[in-house]
Amino acid sequence: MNDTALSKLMSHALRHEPWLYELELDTEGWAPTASLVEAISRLGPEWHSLQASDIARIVEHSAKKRHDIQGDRIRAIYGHSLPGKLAKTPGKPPSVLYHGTSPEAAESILAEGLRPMGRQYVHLSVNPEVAQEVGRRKCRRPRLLMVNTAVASEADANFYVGNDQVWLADFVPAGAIKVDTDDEG
Ligand code: HQG
Repeated sequence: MNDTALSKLMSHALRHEPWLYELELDTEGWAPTASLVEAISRLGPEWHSLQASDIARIVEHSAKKRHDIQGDRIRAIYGHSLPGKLAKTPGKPPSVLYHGTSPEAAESILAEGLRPMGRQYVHLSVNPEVAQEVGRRKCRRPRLLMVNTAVASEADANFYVGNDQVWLADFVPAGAIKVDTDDEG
C-alpha cells in the first residue's frame, strides 16, 4: 500500500472535500474512522483491503502530524479549506512564531498582514527550520517572517492550537510581522 497516496486521500477527505467521500464532519472536523476507511476502500481495487490499522499507521508515523485519532473518530489537525469554518481551541502561543513564504508573498504580507488565503486559518510554525520547509513548497529560497504574538494579540489576532509544530490564526496584522534578520535567504 502506498502510504503517501493514502495520506493525501485522508487529507483531501478531511480537509477539503468530505462530501466526495460521503463524510460529514462535525463542528471540530471529526468523522468516524470507519466511514473514512469505507469511503477510501471504495475508490479502487488498490484500496479494497484498506483497514483502520492502515489509517492509524499513517497518523502515528507521519512526521508532520497532520491527523488526529481519538477513539473511533479521526480529523485533520490543520489545512482545512471547507466552506464552514471549523472550531479550533484558542491558546496562548509562544512569543515568536515563524512563517516561510515566497519573496513576492512576503512583500505583500509585510504590507497587509497574513491572511488564510485558500484555507480557513493562517499557518504558523514554532521553529524557523519548519517554516523554511513550508516556504520551500512555494519557491527555492523562501523568505522567513517572524510574528510577535503579543503584538498580534494586542491587535485582536486570535491564536489556536494546531499540533506541537503548528499554530493557527484567523489573521495576523502587518504590525506584528517582520523579516527574520537571521534568515540568510
Ligand atoms: C501566502 C502544508 C500574499 C502565504 C504546509 C502562503 C503547511 C499571502 C500562501 C500548511 C498573504 C498560502 C500550510 C498576503 C498569506 N498576500 N500572500 N496577504 N497572506 N499569504 O499552502 O502556510 O503538507 O495555503 O505566505 O507544510 O504555505 O499540506 O499555506 O504562501 O504546514 O500537511 O499565501 O500546508 O502542510 O499557502 O502552508 P498555503 P502555507 P501539509
